[in-house]
Amino acid sequence: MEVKTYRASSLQAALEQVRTELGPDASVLHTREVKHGMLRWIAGRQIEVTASATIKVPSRFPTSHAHTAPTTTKPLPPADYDDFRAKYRAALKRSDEHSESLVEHLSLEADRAKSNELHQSLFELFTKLIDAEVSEEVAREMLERVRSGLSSADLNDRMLVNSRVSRLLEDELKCCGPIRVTPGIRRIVSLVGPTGVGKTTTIAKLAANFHLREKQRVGLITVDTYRIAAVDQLRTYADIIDLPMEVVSTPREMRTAIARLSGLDLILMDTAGRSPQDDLRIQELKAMLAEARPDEVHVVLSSVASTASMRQATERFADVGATSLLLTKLDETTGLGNILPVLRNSKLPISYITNGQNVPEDIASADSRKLARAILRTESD
Ligand SMILES: Nc1nc2c(ncn2[C@@H]2O[C@H](COP(=O)(O)OP(=O)(O)O)[C@@H](O)[C@H]2O)c(=O)[nH]1
Ligand SMILES: [Mg+2]
Repeated sequence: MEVKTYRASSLQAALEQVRTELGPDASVLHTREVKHGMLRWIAGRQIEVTASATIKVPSRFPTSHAHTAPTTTKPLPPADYDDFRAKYRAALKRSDEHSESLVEHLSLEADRAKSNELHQSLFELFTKLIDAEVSEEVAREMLERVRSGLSSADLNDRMLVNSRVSRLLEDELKCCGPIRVTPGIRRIVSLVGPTGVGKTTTIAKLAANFHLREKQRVGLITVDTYRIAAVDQLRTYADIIDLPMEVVSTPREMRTAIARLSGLDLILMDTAGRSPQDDLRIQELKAMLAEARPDEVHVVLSSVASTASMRQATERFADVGATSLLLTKLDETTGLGNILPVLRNSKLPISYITNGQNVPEDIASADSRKLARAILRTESD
């Protein structure tokens, strides 16, 4: 009988090692965070997963998974499992001398877990959340909130537990609805954010939708001056959609440009991507926006980015007067859970999501319910 230990900086990474080395059917026997020792000092946070390819603990891991073909092995959320875990740990200690009794012990515990729907319903949700890139910390906190708000009988009701978690997610995924354009009242909307996240493409999508579908009078301003190619990119769209476009490089030019476009219903303003670390460029952008006085400033974030880089970008661009977040590249992301800490931190609502490179169709007004369902991968999606 073989029991192996894996360590990594996150649970996901450790489980990946387990899957790679022991295969998709491996059983996770135990997980813990390493609190002491040399490795922790050198490598930072360490999660330890004890797993085996030979010991089978069938009921602990769901065998079917809607979106991942192999059986994934994930540890259990805490609280209810402490007792269960303590027994595993004790059993593992004895494993060298008493391999037979360990197998028996594990099977017995597994049967007990299987008969307990409470374990299963919360565990499945925990797995879903982790798979959707929700951090362990946030996933645990959410499940704990659901658990403490329901009676143990209610916790057996899978649908109810699911809808509670979904509602918690919806509360976190605040959305603000689309840009509200009133004919005759000029609205200025600016998109800001790091380079390459999809600002120009998104401006083109918005422009085409408001002009061609909603028949609004739309104009474009680009502040993208130090990358000539970027100006050309927006000009191409302006020509195709047949929209007036102004290029500005100073606050004074901004004033003139806005005056020229004054008869329109909607002015969409594209800006050069700024590295959140580049203070000078951020200050320039701030000066430019101070002149334009936009009604809305959407911080564009690629949903493929890490939580840390999204959070940094949001903090820096909040400084230029951000009013919402706009999430791009949902078609490329493995999960949307990474946005949750960014939303908590910034307290900004989500305006739009984009899910592909096609102009104008790959954009939608953000919807809390749909985003929550996307995270939980509810069947109908
Ligand atoms: N897959 C995917 N690609 C996108 C999406 N939005 C934009 N892109 C691509 O991302 C790249 C950078 O876009 P661009 O609009 O130039 O970014 P900007 O530098 O922020 O203006 C281009 O190749 C776009 O086609 C999206 O929703 N999904
Ligand atoms: Mg651009």
